[in-house]
Amino acid sequence: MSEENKRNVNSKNEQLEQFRSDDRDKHLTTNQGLKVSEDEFSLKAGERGPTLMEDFHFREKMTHFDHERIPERIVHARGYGAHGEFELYESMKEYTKAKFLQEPGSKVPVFVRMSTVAGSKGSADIPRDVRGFATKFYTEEGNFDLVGNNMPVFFIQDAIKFPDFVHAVKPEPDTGYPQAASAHDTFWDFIANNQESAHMVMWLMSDRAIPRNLRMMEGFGVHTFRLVNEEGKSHFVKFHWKPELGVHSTVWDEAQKINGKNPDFNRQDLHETIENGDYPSWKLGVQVIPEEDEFKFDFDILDPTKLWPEEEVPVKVVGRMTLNRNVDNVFAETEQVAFHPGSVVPGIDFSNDPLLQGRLFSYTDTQLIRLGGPNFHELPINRPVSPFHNNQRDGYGRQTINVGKTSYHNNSIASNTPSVATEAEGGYAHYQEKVDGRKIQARSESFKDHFSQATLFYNSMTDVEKTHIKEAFSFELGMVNDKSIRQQVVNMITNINLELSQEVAANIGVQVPTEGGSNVTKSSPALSQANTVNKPDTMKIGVLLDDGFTGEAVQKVLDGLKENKTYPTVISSKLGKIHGDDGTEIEAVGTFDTGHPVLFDAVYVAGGAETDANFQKQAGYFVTEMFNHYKPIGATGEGIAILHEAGITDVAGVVTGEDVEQFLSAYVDAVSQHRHWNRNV
Ligand code: HDD
Repeated sequence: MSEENKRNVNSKNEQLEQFRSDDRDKHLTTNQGLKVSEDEFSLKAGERGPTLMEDFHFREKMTHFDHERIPERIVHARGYGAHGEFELYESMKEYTKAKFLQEPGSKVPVFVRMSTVAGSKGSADIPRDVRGFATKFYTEEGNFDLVGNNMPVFFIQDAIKFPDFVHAVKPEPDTGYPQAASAHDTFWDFIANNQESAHMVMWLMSDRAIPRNLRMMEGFGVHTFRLVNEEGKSHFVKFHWKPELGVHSTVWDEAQKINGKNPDFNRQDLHETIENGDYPSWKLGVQVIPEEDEFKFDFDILDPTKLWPEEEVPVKVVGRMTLNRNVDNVFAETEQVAFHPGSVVPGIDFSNDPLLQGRLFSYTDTQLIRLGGPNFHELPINRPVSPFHNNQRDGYGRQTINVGKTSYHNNSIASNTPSVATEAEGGYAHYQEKVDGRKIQARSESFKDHFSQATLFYNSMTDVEKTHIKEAFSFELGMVNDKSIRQQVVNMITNINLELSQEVAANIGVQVPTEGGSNVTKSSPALSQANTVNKPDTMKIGVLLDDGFTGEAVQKVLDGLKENKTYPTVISSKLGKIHGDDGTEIEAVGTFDTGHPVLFDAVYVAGGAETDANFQKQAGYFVTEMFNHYKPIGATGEGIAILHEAGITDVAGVVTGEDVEQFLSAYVDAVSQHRHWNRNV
């Protein structure tokens, strides 16, 4: 890595360091730097008298507190972020002149914020929803923001409809509910009456909308962007983040329970895995289409409701992102970070996707109200690592002290500086696309096929995934009061797949369609989660343990689980030491009260010879929940009887045995599979 690059990677951390404040071991002061001698009692006229206005410390403390909140994001209000780095594997020189995409091995710092879309800041982590996946690359040429989602398409084709869409999904205005849910009348009324949403709704009803955690989601730039190389040649591009631990989801019953048992489940998971040094990582992939091939596809590549099937346009992996540092302060960093799809660097440009074009306006506008003025780029988290120099001045919260007399261009006093840079000097030059058209307000004919890719998506699912989609539609529409809306949606999904609409219709009490359907037979295996990566790493295992357990064997299993990078957590009826048959002591760090089965990916039941009826009952419930959510189950020693008592025998993903080595190997294998769908429940 070049010296300059090293400096760049470090410089974001160094820059942030200047703003960090460690208040420990310091005297309490006012914001004017005055040491404070009393912070318990306000200044009063006599012990029982009225508080006096002249207590400046009281006034300052209270005023600041009264102004602590800023408006939450209009969408993506609930999110969680972390710092990391992006390393380039393969030079993208052929396609782009962006400096951070030239030299294999070069690194840049990044900040990532992942979010749900519909819910308020305090809502739960796993509603059925799209997830935001926004990445800020702090490059030597300025910040590049890839403001994407965990789904590759969107609900609408033109940004002018975004406020309508968001109004429809948010809590209904007359009642103020439901919070963070699309299962209500206005959302589905919007869908049925804006049929361009068909493809995205299939993603929303799929397992992608209830991810197991933020580390096991794909990310997509969604829009078609442009890459421009040194020679000025342009290619269309789509960006992908591929999680190295694979794409994994919860099941709906489980997701709903997690939201109650631990509404912070996803954010806590991200925080803890980073603290443990198990850094989440993604490969950066690109799909590239030469400009001259723009019209070679059976969809319009500018349409954000369409993906480019990976089998037609392969994803080329070019780099890797690792999140390796938690924030110091959630407000200062995660809440104040300001993303913008229009933050690009030379070599990256826009396409005419009408959704993207509208986004280019919306983000700065929203930051102005949310962050209280035009100087949010000066907040530590938003500052580029390349310094900024321009003639913008003043405004709320201005921090830079610009020196000199001039704040205008052209000038002679400062020799006409700051001066513009030529392209050779790194100045950004917009791609000179030739545009020629009438001013019209219309949808292009090429944007009017709303159903073929929705069917492509459905065709690409396994039977289990299809069942989940049917169940999701049935749940969501089952929550819709207006029967006409339910019928309209069923009629709409008939265009995607007749059998799907028939089953849903039968479940939600509306007329079952008898004709219609799609003749699209194409599928794209890359869209199914069944084809993802499976690893045991960071899988959370609930270990059910009671007094009298077989000491040596259980200890060996626990050691083996840790060696395989899983996270075993010992759970019992109460916290504290549990005693094995040979004097081994293992600490229970969770109880059946605090450690609900939905919070774990797998269970290992060790039991114990001295176990009582209460333990048996609780453990029985635990394993039954795990079983119903298709999770891996293992048992040794007395644990095997607990499984049998709960009616769980040797079906897929259930591993029992006395030989520790054999058990461990089969169990770790079962754990790495995540879910075992072929159980008859
Ligand atoms: Fe957006 C936030 C992603 C369409 C307007 N959007 C926001 C965030 C993400 C996305 C990840 C959260 C950023 C953060 O963590 O701070 N948005 C998308 C994607 C879209 C999309 C992938 C479609 C492909 N968005 C979209 C449209 C508009 C907006 C069409 C308006 C024209 N989005 C906003 C916003 C937000 C926002 C209102 C709220 C907070 C913010 O910008 O900073 O401006």
